[in-house]
Amino acid sequence: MRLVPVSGEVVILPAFSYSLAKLNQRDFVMSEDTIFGKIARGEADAKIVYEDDQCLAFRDMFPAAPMHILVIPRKPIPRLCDAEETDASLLGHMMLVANKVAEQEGLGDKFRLVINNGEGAGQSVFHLHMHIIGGRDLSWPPG
Ligand code: TR5
Repeated sequence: MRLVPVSGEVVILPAFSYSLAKLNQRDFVMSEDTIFGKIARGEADAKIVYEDDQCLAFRDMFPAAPMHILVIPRKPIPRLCDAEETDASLLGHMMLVANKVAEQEGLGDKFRLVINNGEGAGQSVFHLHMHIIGGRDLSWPPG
């Protein structure tokens, strides 16, 4: 399929036109080269508290609570909505890892799991991650 750039902003496809900004955003979302991808590959530092062949957990750099840990899959899934049926056991495994980490951190049964999906929901790093938050009282709704 041929892309014909006609201006700095627009690319004409045979039947559709998209703004370059949109294409770039999608390329960015699909990128494997996020900071979390680098952490998963051992190319960037993090305070890792758990790892196995499918996922790892490390301390959030800007904690929102006394205990704030992120669980990420080694597989670079950008957002939860990009996960597929074949990722079902990986997603389940991440939740069980969250349980293990919460126990390891002495949180008992008082912790919260959060997944921000997409920019509009507050996702800032486009490598799927589950926040484990605890160590203080947690109000609801989270806002
Ligand atoms: O907003 P979302 O749900 O995408 O969460 C991203 C989380 O990643 C935030 O809570 C950030 O504080 C956290 N974060 C961002 C970086 C980072 C990190 N946690 C640990 N290590 C990090 N490094 C090395 N670099 C970051 N940019």
